[in-house]
Amino acid sequence: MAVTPVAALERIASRFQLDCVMVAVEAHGSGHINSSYRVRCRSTGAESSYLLQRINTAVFADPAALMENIGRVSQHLHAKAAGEPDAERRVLTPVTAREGGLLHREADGSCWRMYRFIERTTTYDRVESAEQARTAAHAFGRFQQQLSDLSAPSLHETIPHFHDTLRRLRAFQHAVEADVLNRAAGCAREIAFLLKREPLTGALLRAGLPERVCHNDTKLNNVLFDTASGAPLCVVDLDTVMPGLALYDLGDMVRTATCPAAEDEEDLSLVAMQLPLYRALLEGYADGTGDFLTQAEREHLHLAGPVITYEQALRFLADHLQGDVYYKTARSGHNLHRCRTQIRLIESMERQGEQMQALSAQVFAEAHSPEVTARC
Ligand code: GN1
Ligand code: MG
Repeated sequence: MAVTPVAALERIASRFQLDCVMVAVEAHGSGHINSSYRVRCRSTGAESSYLLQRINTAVFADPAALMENIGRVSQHLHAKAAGEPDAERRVLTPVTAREGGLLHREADGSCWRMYRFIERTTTYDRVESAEQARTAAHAFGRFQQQLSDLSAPSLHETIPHFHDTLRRLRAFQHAVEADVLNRAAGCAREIAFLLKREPLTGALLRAGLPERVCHNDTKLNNVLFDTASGAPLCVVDLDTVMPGLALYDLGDMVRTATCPAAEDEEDLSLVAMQLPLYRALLEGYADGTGDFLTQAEREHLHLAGPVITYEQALRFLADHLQGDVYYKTARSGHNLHRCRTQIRLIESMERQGEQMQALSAQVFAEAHSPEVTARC
């Protein structure tokens, strides 16, 4: 997406129903897909902000359907948070456009939305402690649980087949065959590694797991932590909230919150799945979901991390081969580096597969034993 000049951003921000005077607009956040800006405002001496986002319409083909989902989901979550301390900061609040609705379309076709900015929060691109893994997983687990009674109709599929790992593999194979930029020779080892793991594509898809309303993008940095208390406050990035498998969400948490290295770390010696973080994450997830997961889901917990990390590796390498057309990149080879990190993480999970399976069973058995349930 082309860079939008500040004057245009200010004009676009004014197309939403702001309740204060705009004083500055600045770039915000580290998402790979949309472009985000903080709009600083002042009204009678007090400062407040909004978050303006340009929706990437190459990724989200139907932004109106996307915003309809977000309107329904945020309303549902606000109703659940009502009465909790700091309720307004616990759920994203979309702002209505002047022409009505939650979406503003510019004459050039670009699509924009706005949220109230949630002040005094921190996000983490890398996990720093077991407590962070535990509390983030609790927040995402609770998010799934709170959306389990969202009324019909089902949410729109904002990106069809988003976590269909087999389709992701087929798309990757096409990218390898087409090799439009002659990059395949430079990553032959990575290609071979991924092709060899085709069996992972069926591990969750063929397990007969129930469809649920899921977040589908549960990276650690999609949780806002309250800066003062350090506790998770709000789950953000609602673009892919739609039907899916609960374990896709667990898988992306394992991918991003059990390894302290960044997603694009080039020093692969730093990349490893750490069992103490995995344990903490499972404990938080078990607690957040309560008694909501079925026996079949509990039996497949240990596969969530490897499957989603594999899927992500396929996606990064496919984008590298296609010329970096999907994810934003900051350096040459960025998607290849991201893929290598995922591969190293898969190797680490494969080495610790038995321990992951045993821990998953143990943590969920402990969380739901009659003794623990009685204490709750
Ligand atoms: C994208 O929007 P962002 O940066 O939170 C992507 C996710 C990937 C992630 C990898 C809509 O998430 O699926 O897991 O990058 N979102 C979309 O970092 O494709
Ligand atoms: Mg996203």
